[in-house]
Amino acid sequence: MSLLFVTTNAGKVREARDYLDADVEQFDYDYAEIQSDELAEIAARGARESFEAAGGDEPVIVDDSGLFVGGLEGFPGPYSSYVEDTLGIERVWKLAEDLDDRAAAFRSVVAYADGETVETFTGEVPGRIVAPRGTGGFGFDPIFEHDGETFAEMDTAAKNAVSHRGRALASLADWLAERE
Ligand code: ITT
Ligand code: NA
Repeated sequence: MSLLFVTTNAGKVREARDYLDADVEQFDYDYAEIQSDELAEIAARGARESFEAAGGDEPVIVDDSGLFVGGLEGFPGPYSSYVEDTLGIERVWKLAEDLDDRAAAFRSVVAYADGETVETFTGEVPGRIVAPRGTGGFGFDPIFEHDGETFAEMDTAAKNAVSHRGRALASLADWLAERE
């Protein structure tokens, strides 16, 4: 099957291609992200809107994700993209550096829309904020450590095997397989 991944972020598409047994094409479109604390609501609305914007004849997926730092009350959370663009990951590290507890989590909601149904799939991975290490991945990967390695130190397959996005994509893949 083929899927259009509606996103401005090529890193997300690379991971989905590596993971899914489907032909994944990027549709580089910035869907309206509603102001909400709920990633699932943002993603579901985005998928519905994007399906129409993409022409309405191919199933689409969107991914809304974020980094949640426990000691910063979940910041930057749903605002992760804005915070990456404005503060940058080095300053997020600086904010976390003096915390007693640097536990964090990445969360991702992948939403699928095909004109008939909208389904959401979630994934989460625990980790902690560290000084930047590694050159792979994208976004906050250099400051997110899981099992002794930052996501930027892992290759795509290793990251997918444990990541928030990998877990959400696994649920999507199961659901798609059941439907066939
Ligand atoms: P689209 O909305 O166009 O898909 P985006 O990058 O703006 O692209 P989000 O709105 O979902 O995506 O924002 C997610 C933010 O969290 C953004 O700053 C990403 O770089 C970051 N992020 C998401 N998943 C990540 C991952 O696996 N590793 C590192 N950073 C990640
Ligand atoms: Na975005």
